[in-house]
Amino acid sequence: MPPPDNKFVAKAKAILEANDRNGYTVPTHRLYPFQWNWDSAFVAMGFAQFDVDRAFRELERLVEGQWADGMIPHIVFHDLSGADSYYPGPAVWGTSHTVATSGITQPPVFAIALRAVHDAAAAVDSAAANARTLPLYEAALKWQRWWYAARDPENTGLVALLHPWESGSDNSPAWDIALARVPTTTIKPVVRKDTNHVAAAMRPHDQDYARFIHLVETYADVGWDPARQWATAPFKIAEIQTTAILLKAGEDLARFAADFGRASDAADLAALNARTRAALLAQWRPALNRFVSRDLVSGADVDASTHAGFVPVLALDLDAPVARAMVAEMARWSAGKLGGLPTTEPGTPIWEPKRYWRGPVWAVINWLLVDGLRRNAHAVFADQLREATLAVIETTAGFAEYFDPDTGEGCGGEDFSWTAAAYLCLRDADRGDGS
Ligand code: 9WN
Repeated sequence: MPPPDNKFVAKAKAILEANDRNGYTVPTHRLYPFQWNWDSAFVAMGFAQFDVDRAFRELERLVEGQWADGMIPHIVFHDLSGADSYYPGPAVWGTSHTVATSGITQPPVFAIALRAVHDAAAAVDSAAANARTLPLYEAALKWQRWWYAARDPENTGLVALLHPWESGSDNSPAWDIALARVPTTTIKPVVRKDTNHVAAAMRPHDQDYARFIHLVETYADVGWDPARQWATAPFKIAEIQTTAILLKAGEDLARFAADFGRASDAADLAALNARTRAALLAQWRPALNRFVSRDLVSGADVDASTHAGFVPVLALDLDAPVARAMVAEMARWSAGKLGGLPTTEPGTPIWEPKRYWRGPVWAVINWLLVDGLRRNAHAVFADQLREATLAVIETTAGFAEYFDPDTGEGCGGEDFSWTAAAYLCLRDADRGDGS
C-alpha cells in the first residue's frame, strides 16, 4: 500500500501542474522554458502516479520532435514565447525539423517511462493502455535503432556521446580531458542566459560554454548528418550511464515486443541487448570499484570518479562480489552526506558540492540507482538512498533542481519538475519496488 498523501505530495503534484505547458512539462520556469527529453521521461513516471492520461501526453508531445532518422532531440522548442530566457535557442542549433529542436540527444529514459506509464494504465484498462502505447513503442524502438546505427557504427555494444549535454550530466568532470581538446572559438558570440537565473558559482565556466557551443556549430556545419558528425567529432565518449539506460530501455522494449507479438523486433532487441550487456560488463574496473566510460578519441578509460560509474547497476544482474564492492564504494561516497549519492567522490580535487554535476546530488540519479540496487538485491542500501532523497526534500532543499550534499541546501532552479516526479515515485515504495 502506498503511504497516504502528505503536504509534499500535494506540492509535488502542484509543481508538475504549474510547469505544464499544454501537454508537456518544462523542467522549471525561465531557466529551462522548453521540453527536455529525459526530464519529460521522468516527469511522465511522476504523472503516472496520479494522472495516466497526462503521463501518456508528456511522451506523445516529446515524440512530436522525433527526427526522420529516429533521433529524439534533447530539447523540443514547441513554443518560443519564453525563448529570450534560454541560450542556445533554435537559431544557434540550425536544425530543420518542423517543430524546432536541438540537434543532439539525451539519455533514453523514454522507453523505461513508457513501461511504467503503460503498466499504470493497464491496471485500469489493458486494451486501452496497449492501444495508446503502441505508437510510442514504435517511436522508442526507432530511437533505439538510431542509437546503435548512429552512435555505435562499429558494433561495440557501447553507445557514444558527441556532446557533454547528451549525457544529461553536462558539466561532469568525466568530460574534462576530452573537452579540453575542443577549441573555445565560436563563429557567433556566446550569449549565456543561465547565469541570469542561477549563481555563476553553480554553473559551468565560460570557457566550457564556449566549447559546448563550438561543438554545436561543428555539427550544424555538417548538416547534423550522423555519419559526418561521427567522422568529424572532436568529442566522442563511449559512455556508461547512457549505455546502461539504453540497455534498460532495450529490456523494457523487448517486453513490449513480446506482449505485442512482434517477434522480429523481439529478436533484434535480444541481440542488441546481449551485445550491450557484455560490453557494459567489460567496463567494470575492480581497482576502482566502478565502471568506466571510454574516450574514443584517445582510446583511454575515463576514470574520473563520478556517479556514472555506478549507473550500470540499473541494467545488469551483477555477480554478488561485484555488487557488494560497488555498494561499499557508494556507501563510502555518501557517508556523512545529505540527499543520497554525490555526483563526484567527496574530498577529491574534482569535488565541488555546489557546482553543476561536480559534486551535488540529483534526485533522479538516486532514483535510477535505487531501481538498480533493488534489482541486484541490495534493498537496504537502496532504501537508504531513497530515504535520504525524500528527507532532503522535506527538510532543507524543497523541490530544487539539485542539492548540496554538505549542507542539504537546494541549488539551481526552483520548483523543479523532475525532483517533484522523483519524490512521487520514490515515496511510493510499493510501486518503486516493482511489486
Ligand atoms: C542543457 C533540463 C536540463 C537537464 C540536464 C541538465 C541541464 C541544460 C543546461 O538542464 O542541462 O541541456 O542548459 O545546462 O544538466 O540534465 O536535462 O533540466
